[in-house]
Amino acid sequence: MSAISIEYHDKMAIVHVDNPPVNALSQEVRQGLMEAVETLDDNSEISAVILFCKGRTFIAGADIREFGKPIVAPHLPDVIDRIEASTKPWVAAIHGTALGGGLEVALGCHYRVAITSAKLGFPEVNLGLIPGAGGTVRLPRLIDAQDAVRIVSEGKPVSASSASQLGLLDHVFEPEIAADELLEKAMEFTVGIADEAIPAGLSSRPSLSQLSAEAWDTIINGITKKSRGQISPVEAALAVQQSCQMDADEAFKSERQRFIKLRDGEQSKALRYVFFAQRQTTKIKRIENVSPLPLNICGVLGGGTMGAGICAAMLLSGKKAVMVERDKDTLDAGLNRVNSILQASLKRKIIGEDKFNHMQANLTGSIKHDAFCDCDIVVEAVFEDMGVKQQVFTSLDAETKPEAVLATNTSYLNINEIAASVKDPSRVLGLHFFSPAHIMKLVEVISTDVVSDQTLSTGFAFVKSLGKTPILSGVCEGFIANRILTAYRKECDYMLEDGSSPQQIDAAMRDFGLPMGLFEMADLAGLDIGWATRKRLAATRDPDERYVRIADRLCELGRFGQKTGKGWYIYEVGSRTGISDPLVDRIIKEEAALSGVTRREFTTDEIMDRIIGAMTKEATSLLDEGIAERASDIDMAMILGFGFPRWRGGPMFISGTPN
Ligand code: T1G
Ligand code: NAD
Repeated sequence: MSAISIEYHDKMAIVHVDNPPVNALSQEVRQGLMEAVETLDDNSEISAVILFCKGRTFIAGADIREFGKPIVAPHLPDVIDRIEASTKPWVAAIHGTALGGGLEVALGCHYRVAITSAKLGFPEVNLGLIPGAGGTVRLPRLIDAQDAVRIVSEGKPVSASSASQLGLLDHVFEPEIAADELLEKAMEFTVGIADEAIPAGLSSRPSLSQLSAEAWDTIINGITKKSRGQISPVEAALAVQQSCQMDADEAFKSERQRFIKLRDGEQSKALRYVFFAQRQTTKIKRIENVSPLPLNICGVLGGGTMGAGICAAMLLSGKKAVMVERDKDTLDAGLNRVNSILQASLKRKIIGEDKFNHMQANLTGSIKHDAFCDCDIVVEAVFEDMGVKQQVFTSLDAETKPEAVLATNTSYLNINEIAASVKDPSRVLGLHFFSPAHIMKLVEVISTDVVSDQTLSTGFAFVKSLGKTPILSGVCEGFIANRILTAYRKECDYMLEDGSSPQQIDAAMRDFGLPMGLFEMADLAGLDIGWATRKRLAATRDPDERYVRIADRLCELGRFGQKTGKGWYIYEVGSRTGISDPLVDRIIKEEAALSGVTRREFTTDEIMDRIIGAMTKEATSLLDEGIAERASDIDMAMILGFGFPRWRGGPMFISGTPN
């Protein structure tokens, strides 16, 4: 099967791209396109060309797998330049996602048409890159410069209708048609333009809008602040700015230089690693050929913080959801929490009015467990108490279909013990969501000693169906993410006694690119949660292990963080910004003295080295114990669970630990 083939219809030629799964611009595709344009230019019978892609999408970009390997001609910019210089009008017929190099190829064409469900964009910044085949040059010669900067620097695709409004598309086939009708419609469009003069190539046009130096400074400064250390969004904006201020030939050269510098840089290597790492998490050998059970109706037991978020995630993914609570009051409270989440999604235009109403209709509530009788999966999110959980699982066992999957959202309890409460424990697994559950992408899928392959496969399919990333974990204290959090929290406690301060450590972590410092995060989540865990584990703690009492002393003073107005920091009423408290410094110094520690200065680098070191040490134990499947899974857990900066790849990537 050739990646490129040509079909002839009267005076029209259709260039078919067929390179599954996403028609990436491999060397064979580039070669085939170059030959096609040469062939068709030599064919005087042909008056117009349609570029059409088979499968689920238009070209979704360069073949990322080729990066880091020697580049083989023809280079993509040359292919696009040659299409643009064609003696025949080329019409890009777009379905699925025209992304990156795919959109650049479409910009080299003379017309662009699409179905309503198509999306177009430049996601290169998400790979630490910028468009490297003329995208930053042609785009601002087709649409307004500010729109061009937004599309290139944010890396988010735009819908076909938005693209049409911007001028990125010449035609959108309304009302919605299926992808397999696109070619016929594109042929009709092409007949209509075949006899018109070929529009001038975009590279021969001036940029559409000239922004003032101040306007550019404002744009660049805003993007710099927002990208928090990641350089590609800023470079993308600078490339568009230069493109607007240069002629096309100079701009192409400048763009290419900027692209190559980024492609060979550390941030892009890390982001390309993360791109594949995120897709690797679902590749689990034992379930690769195991079909999941159908997932039509889902249940949530418990409508508290987590139960409501999980229920909302089910509804937002288009599923029917049944919520069961203890009594009418707690059920009403739970349903109201779900409604608030959906209302917020409506207000932020994540969903429209119709979808909002449909989701409300998909939600039912009850105080009886038999409401779960038709559910394919039930997620338990009741109190973190083994007795309560075992009791409810025994009840679920009797009230659900024998094949229904039963999942617990427990953070720290032993899931093997919870599974033992049901007749067939192979249908029980852990699905550890992170708060807020309807937003956070990480869900740890916890396999018990006796979980069946089908249950595991269904758990993975369920998490993916919610648009989240499942990461396999074995049963242990804290699974993967929270176990690593506990490890580096200890290291930070040690550094407090050794001479640092909550402010210094938090600042170092924020400068590294983390969304929050450890102590700020503790004040937000509540110090009481960690305190309860330390008390629960006190009896089994290694007496020889260094133990720092600073956090316990704060908790003994009732300082649980923002919820009590004081924790590691003081919070004025109505403010979420912590203020340093001399009392905390005094407690730190007292505890250091009691521990006989001579305090000393710390540098920011040393703080981060010790934190990353603690992360990788615990991660290595997780791999050695078989709790985690691979090093890149652990990196994904830290990125998705705690906001570890993607452009740094993750603690295991930084430490050079191979998968
Ligand atoms: N290159 C190579 N493989 C790719 C790929 C790509 N561009 N995109 C996807 N794949 C693989 C992916 O690894 C997975 O493989 C399978 O396809 C299905 O992907 C020159 C330099 C298109 C929205 O960044 O956003 O163009 O795991 O699971 O959820 O200026 O894939 O099955 O073995 O994600 O339906 C710019 C990246 C590249 C687009 C489809 N383009 N891809 O999502 O499927 S740089 C991108 C995506 C560039 C130019 C620059 C998504 C998708 P496997 P999937 P999906
Ligand atoms: P929560 O106290 O907010 O909610 C628990 C809910 O369970 C309450 O609404 C309660 O009425 C209900 N409930 C208790 N017993 C019940 C029963 N027998 N039948 C039906 N409903 C019952 O607690 P939460 O924060 O939502 O946590 C729930 C679970 O999720 C816990 O196991 C917790 O460890 C885990 N978890 C919490 C977080 C978090 O950040 N809060 C994160 C991950 C996992």
